[in-house]
Amino acid sequence: MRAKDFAGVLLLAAMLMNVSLASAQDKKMKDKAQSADKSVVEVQKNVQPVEKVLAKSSEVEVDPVKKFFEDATAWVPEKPQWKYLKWGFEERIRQEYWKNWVTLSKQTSDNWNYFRFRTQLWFQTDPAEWLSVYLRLTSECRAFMTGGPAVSEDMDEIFFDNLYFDLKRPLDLPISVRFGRQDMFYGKGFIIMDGTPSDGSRSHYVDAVKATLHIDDLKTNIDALVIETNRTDRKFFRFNPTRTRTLVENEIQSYGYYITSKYFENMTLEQYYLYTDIHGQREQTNRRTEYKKLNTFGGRFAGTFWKNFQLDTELAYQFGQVGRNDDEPVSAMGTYVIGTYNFPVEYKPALAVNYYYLSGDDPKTRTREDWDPLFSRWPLWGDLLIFPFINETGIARHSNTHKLGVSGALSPLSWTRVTLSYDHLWADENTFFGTSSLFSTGRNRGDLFMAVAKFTLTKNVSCFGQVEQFYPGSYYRSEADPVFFLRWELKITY
Ligand SMILES: [Ca+2]
Ligand SMILES: [Ca+2]
Repeated sequence: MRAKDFAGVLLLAAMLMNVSLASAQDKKMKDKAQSADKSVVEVQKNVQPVEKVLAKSSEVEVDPVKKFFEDATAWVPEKPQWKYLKWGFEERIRQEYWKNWVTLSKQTSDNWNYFRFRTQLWFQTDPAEWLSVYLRLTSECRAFMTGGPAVSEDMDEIFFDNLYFDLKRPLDLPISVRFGRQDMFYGKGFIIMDGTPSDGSRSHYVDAVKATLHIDDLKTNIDALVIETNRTDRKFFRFNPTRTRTLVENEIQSYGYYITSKYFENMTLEQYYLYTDIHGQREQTNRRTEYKKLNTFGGRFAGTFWKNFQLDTELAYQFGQVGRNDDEPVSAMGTYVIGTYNFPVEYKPALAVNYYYLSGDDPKTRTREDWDPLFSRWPLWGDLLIFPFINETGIARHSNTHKLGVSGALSPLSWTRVTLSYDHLWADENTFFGTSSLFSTGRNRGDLFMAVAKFTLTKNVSCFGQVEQFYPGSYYRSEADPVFFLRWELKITY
């Protein structure tokens, strides 16, 4: 069966199962960020009447599948926790299949089919109320059945994924400091989400100092930030080290602040500024080698209105200087608007519309108008769309795009959530026409269809299935073939 047909069958099956849609971005962020977006949690609180209805109905009739899994894992003992040492474990098993994902051509052999096993073990100790230390060790190995890198990743390294100290309001001062290797995540992950884009979701860390001033009367936190990312993991000892692993193409340093305020009820206001440079080195992308001194100034608003309508919007402007000779002025912009309506009825249906704009470089002007996604190079719009950017400036380097999307979600059973979504994408500028046979003269990047079904089987076990199909448009050469992605995941957390 051709991948296109296969995708069609899967999509149809998903719909027949009456599985639904939910904003896939929301789902992924919750998966990937340990520190989930608090505003999302707040929004969920507001939908409590529905949850109560569902809780009541599930009390009456327990779903047999859910009951089977709960009974099957009833022997698992409660996790022992001690006063001075907390710990946890997570095993994530995924199988992924990619077709035509880089070249957009079925004539070439860029089809991958492989398993990935990510193992995490974490410890936290709190020697005092105001002090804690967190350590997480991670390893991810991949077993390829088709395609894959030349170097085997079967037995991969164990690395320090997180290692930080937390000073929490010492001496009752309104100040907290997190120092060390840490996952950092703000808002929708539009600016800061993954410091290690080249390894995908294997890790997300940055090496950073985050000093927070708590203004409790205004329910506001001001974070002062110093962030560094390295090309390779050379700061820490690794077990069975992999010498070839690249985490990000360049050594990046950023300084700035991020203000988060919950002063107004049911609203989150954020405002930030980051200065970014690369140690006076020239930045390597897949297209350019250049200096970069970049300022990013922006803000976000997220709120809930009329109980069930959520609005989330962000706008950022970039200015500074880039270029091979460090002499090209920057003027770039990134923004999005997402509106979500959660229907207050059984099965929790939700409908969302989103629009994104990331400016692209007009090759005819000396000013550089291309948006730089900074530390937000992750599957912002689904997994397939991180790859077309390899042919432009780098993996998941989202830029030069308008995106209009709709998605719908439904929970046919209280422990499931199904999301279907459709996105149409345009290029802002035709920057790369003529630089490669992949590109053509149009602006239509293409159409993306996506379905995700998520199942929470027990408090320790969850799984999901995900299918994506992308149809390239006139921005790419006319013979470009559809791109297909399939993934399932089983996650065990203890
Ligand atoms: Ca990463
Ligand atoms: Ca330009």
